[in-house]
Amino acid sequence: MIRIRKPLFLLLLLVFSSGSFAQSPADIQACENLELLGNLTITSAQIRDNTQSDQPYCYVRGIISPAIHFHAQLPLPGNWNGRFLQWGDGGKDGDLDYADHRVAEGYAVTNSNTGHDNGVEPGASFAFNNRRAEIDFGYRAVHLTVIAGKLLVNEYYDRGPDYSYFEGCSQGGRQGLMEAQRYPGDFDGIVAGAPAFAYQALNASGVWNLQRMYRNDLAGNLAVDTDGNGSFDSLNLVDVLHEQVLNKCDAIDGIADGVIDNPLACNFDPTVDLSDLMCPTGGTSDQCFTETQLQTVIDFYSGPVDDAGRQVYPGKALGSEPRWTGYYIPHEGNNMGPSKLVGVAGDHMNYLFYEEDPGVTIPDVRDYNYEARTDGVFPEFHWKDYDINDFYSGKGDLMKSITDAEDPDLTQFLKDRGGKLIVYHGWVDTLIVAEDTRDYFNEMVNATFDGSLAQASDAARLYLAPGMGHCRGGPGPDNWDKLAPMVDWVENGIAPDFVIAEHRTDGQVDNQRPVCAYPQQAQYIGPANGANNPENWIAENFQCR
Ligand SMILES: [Ca+2]
Ligand SMILES: [Ca+2]
Ligand SMILES: [Ca+2]
Ligand SMILES: [Ca+2]
Repeated sequence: MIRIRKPLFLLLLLVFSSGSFAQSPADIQACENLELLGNLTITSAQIRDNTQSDQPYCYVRGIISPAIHFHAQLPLPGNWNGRFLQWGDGGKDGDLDYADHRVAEGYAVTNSNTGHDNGVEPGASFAFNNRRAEIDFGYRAVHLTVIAGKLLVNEYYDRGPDYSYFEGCSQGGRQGLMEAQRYPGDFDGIVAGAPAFAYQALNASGVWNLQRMYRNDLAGNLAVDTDGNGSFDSLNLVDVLHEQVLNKCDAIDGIADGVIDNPLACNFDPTVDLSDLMCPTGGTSDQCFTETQLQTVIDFYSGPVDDAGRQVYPGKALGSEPRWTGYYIPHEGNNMGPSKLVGVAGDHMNYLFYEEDPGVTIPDVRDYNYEARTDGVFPEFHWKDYDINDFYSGKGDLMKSITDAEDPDLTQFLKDRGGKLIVYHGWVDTLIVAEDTRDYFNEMVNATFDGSLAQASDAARLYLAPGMGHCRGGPGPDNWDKLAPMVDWVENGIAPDFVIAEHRTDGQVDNQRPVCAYPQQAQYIGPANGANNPENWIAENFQCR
């Protein structure tokens, strides 16, 4: 009997929509009726405008016990493309993220605050002595939001979604891999960009990197105080280093374009390749490296290793040097507060690494010489006191089991369910290192497909984007629709052997080429001797090989 509602509903839509697709009274009622839904706590449901379209949509908010707040952006029934999309989060999250552009395309979209409110508990502080919040953040909130979202879709459109997708980058990339590993039934396709899947290792590495930069009262800092007034005013050494790296590595891929297609193919050795640029003993300037600064460079490329020689995380990729500036280097321009410190890593070890939280953050994480107060009800813990030997000590194992998505066996998702996985990662990402993602992908192929990349390619693809930064940006082509190739693959069987990526300067495309599914790379096949001419940097002039 319910089916009778459909033609009646369409009739109402035609009568009341007066030529446009604006909402009808029936649309408004259907949306508001979601507030009455049983088995789910809905706090509001109303029609709302979309910033990316002239089509309003049904906006729903709800709560999942005890502290997960979520929302759903549901296109009006006439605009729905039949697909469900869980939109990934970023950083430590703690708020509701909108995907208006995907709603404009017809997707029914959900997102949550992952179980905490960053307005009340900023950074990682939500995890202070709070296992519940850690588990919600680790994996529970996304899964339950998906269940709630599908329930809402089913109620609002009178049927379930034809296809379900996940799209996210960074924290969202971690969530995508976590879903593939823990909840293989949730999605038909998962797009995981720059995944923070080795969540504890990459944060341990971030703190360790900062410790290198700040050591010996900032002697290792790559920013230089040129006039001795106590302010680190020059970043010239980063430019000098980058130039040396490009001189050695850029043209190995056949094109001198400032982008190193495969950083692992270059054997830049700071000790050798910077030997002509070392300062005379005792001298410092922004034209030469001191021994301590050279050691910082070496450490950044080699990554953290504990006293037993165990690698915690890979080092930074060759070519990524300009991006160290914002994340890791304290200087005048960032008020001595690099974003890795004042952002995601400065309080990570206080609240999210140890099974037992060691202490609250110090008053100002930029204060390197501050000695943490160890007495009182709430003792402090300083990030400079984090010991990289704690990484494999077992003290972080419980949190690793909650936050890390490192299980390489995706049999349930990729084989049993027939799901598809796309992973992408920019080579000059210094927040999360692409090499680690490549290693995971290879482990996944081994554990799930007996090491056969050919078999794996029916279900999973990895794109390592040359010159792309963290999720976007950088000197290389970084811009493409991350979701469309997945939809084409799942619904039309068109496997994405490559994506066409573009780089823009002031809105103009000045570099375009395919980013190829690993392990292939884009090779120039354009006009002879024209590889270094930017006019030839268009997709047609490249082939994946
Ligand atoms: Ca969120
Ligand atoms: Ca100065
Ligand atoms: Ca190049
Ligand atoms: Ca904690």
